[in-house]
Amino acid sequence: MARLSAEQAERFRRDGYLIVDGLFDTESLEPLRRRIRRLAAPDAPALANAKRQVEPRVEAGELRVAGYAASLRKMAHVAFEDPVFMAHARDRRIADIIESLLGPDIVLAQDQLFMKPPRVGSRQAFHQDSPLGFHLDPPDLMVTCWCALDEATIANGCLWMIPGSHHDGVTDRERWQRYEPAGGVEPPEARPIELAPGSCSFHHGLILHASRPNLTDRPRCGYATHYASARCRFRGERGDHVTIRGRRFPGCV
Ligand SMILES: O=C(O)CCC(=O)C(=O)O
Repeated sequence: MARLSAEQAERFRRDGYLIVDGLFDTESLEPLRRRIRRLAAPDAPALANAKRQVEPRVEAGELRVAGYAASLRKMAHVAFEDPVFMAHARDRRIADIIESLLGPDIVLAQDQLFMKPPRVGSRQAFHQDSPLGFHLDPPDLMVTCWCALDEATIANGCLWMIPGSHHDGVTDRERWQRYEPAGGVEPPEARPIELAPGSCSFHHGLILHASRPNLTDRPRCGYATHYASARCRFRGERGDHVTIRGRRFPGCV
């Protein structure tokens, strides 16, 4: 098992995120890329519960784009219905790292494919993941793996993290808003997470993070798989949780 080193695990605990370069080689991501092209096609097969979200300016008729794929902001809940996405979510290279951070009992709680199309992909404002519909108790036993399918740079809208912000626990939206950039520039403590294709960043469920619009002609697609400890209680009404490793517990996710 490719566990994190003690130094990497300590860095994650301190900063709330960790970059793992080259976790996947680009060739091994090809089945996922092919599947994304298929699911982003206008005649894509219907997925009963996956949610597709169109870019807001396209939706509002403010922007015209060439083709359906160029209009897609994100697709969520795909792995739960698609075997290629689920194979990625279950990949042992990711699961080994998640196990180092959350312990041996892990579920997949959600997944989101962030398309961020060239020139169209919009800003994702600062937020914490866990309070946004995960209903986990405690809320902090959650980690996201964000896998770069394209090169993610400052110009095409990579993630930005506020190091250490997870230590403040769940915070309200007014606080999230205070980090929103004046004049399009993040506060000085924010760190850009530039990644080569196949590299991944792992982030804590309570870290504040955001991404800029894609101002380039290059795509910036990233696939986020959200994991929780199987020991978390589930405070929502209905949740799909899939065992990734280890045991499940009564009354828990
Ligand atoms: O990819 C993005 O632009 C946003 C990703 C994000 O917010 C997440 O992975 O939690």
